[in-house]
Amino acid sequence: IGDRIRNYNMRVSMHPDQFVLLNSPRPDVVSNSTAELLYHAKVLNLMKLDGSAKIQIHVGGVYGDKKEASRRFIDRYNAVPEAIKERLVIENDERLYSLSDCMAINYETGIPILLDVFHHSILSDGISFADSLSLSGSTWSDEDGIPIVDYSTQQEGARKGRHTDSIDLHNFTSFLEKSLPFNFDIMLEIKDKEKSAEAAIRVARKDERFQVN
Ligand SMILES: [Mn+2]
Repeated sequence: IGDRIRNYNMRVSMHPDQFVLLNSPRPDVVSNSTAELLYHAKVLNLMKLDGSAKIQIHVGGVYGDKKEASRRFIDRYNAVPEAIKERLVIENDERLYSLSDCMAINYETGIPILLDVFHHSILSDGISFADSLSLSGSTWSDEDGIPIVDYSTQQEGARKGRHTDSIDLHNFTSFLEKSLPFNFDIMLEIKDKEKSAEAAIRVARKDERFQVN
């Protein structure tokens, strides 16, 4: 599958489950999380993918003190094996760790930030859409590849933050327009997966940033 992915110029990113919490106060949770991240790194290594294949996680819980919890994240990140560091990225969430919170962690660790545009629209700390792309994009090095951006929208009638079941093409079109001139790979976080991906590709083909092999 590694060759297939390289030939088709596909980008791979894995998202371990929500039980991966590097900043947990519980040592057993931290060691289990590290083992889980190492497993993900090994899978991507076995697929012979370069450093642009990422493992994305949220920063984690706040546990009553965000400053302290961020500090723990930084310390734990600094202590993980290099194989994890080469691939680990953090994404902003819609309740606890905004893009600016992630930027503070990036400042101390250099960890790339994957921008989740949907989460950012809910918890922005006043950072504009253009600035959110520019700031998060600046945290990716050449070895990391072009930035990855998570895209989705709100499922109507569901709790705030719930990803939509099916892509909103009107919103997606305006998202692409507004995101010029920034370049990034798009990860759709949409429940019906391939169905929405195919619809999104039809729209994205009209955008010169989108490359089709
Ligand atoms: Mn996301």
